[in-house]
Amino acid sequence: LPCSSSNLNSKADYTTNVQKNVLITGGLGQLGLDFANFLRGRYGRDNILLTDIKQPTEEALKSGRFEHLDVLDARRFEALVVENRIDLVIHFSAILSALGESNVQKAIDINIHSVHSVLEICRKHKVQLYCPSSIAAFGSTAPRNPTPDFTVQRPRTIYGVSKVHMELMGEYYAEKYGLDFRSLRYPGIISSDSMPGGGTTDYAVHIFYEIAARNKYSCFLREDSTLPMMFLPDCVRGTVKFLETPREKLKQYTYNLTAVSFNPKQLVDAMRPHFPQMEVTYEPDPVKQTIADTWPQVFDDSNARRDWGWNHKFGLEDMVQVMVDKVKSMK
Ligand code: AKB
Repeated sequence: LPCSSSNLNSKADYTTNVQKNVLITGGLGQLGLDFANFLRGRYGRDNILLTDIKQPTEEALKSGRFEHLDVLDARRFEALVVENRIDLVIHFSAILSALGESNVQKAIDINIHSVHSVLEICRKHKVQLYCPSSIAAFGSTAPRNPTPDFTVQRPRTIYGVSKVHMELMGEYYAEKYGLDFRSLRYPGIISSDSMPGGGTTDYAVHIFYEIAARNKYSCFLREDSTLPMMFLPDCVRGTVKFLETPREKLKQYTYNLTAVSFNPKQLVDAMRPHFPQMEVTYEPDPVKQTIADTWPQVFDDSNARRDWGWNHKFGLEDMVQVMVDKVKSMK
């Protein structure tokens, strides 16, 4: 089964037909290339500029335009926005939850300082800004089942703190300067073509590759660690729909977004029919387990569903089917 976002998503979902020049930061991470490819199909190949601090892969280079960008270099960032007449910046660069705990200063630089730069650049040049937030924006004092859009947040990871900071700064710029700032709080994202790195939800991608290769997987979370999750094609389709929704229809700048919640045991049970011999052990990593224990278990995204028509297509079984087909095709 083909499983890139471009063929899992249908353009028929859309009613608007806008044209935008888009710059994507952190473009070689888990989300960037799928977003770029989807947007290239929609707005034109040359209108989407993928950027990253890392060396581009062959695949990234072949797919379309790429520029080197260190998001801490505000002058270069601004020059790329101006020279390419950018209408929308998708700011994906971030140090994720688990990695942030062992690289606090770097997380502050990337997750907080680069947000200050991008806010100013987008304000000055009247550019729409999209920056994803996360379930990590909630801590243990927030209700976990379900977690609504508006509640006490108080995260206790540097990643979560920086995401709350980003949400509030973006909303401040929107109110004060009229910046078109939007954010979706993502759950764990399951991707079939790209690997996540440094996150607490990464097990749900790694397990497929490890089981396909060795039939064994050691899970870094307890088997009962329930977290909200979503398949990347749903994430791409939903985010673009959100970004294309006329501003006046939206009642919030930041919305929760999710598809399904499951724990490692439920994922293993869904995988077992495809890999009857699979062996999974649970060896909780102290940092990642502590993080997972403070995050939402069930995310309430009813406002997104009501205000701009969010709906997910992939449940647990559908995701597992696509992931299994992918990893089996690689053998
Ligand atoms: C992480 O696990 O850190 C990320 C996230 C949920 O934001 N995948």
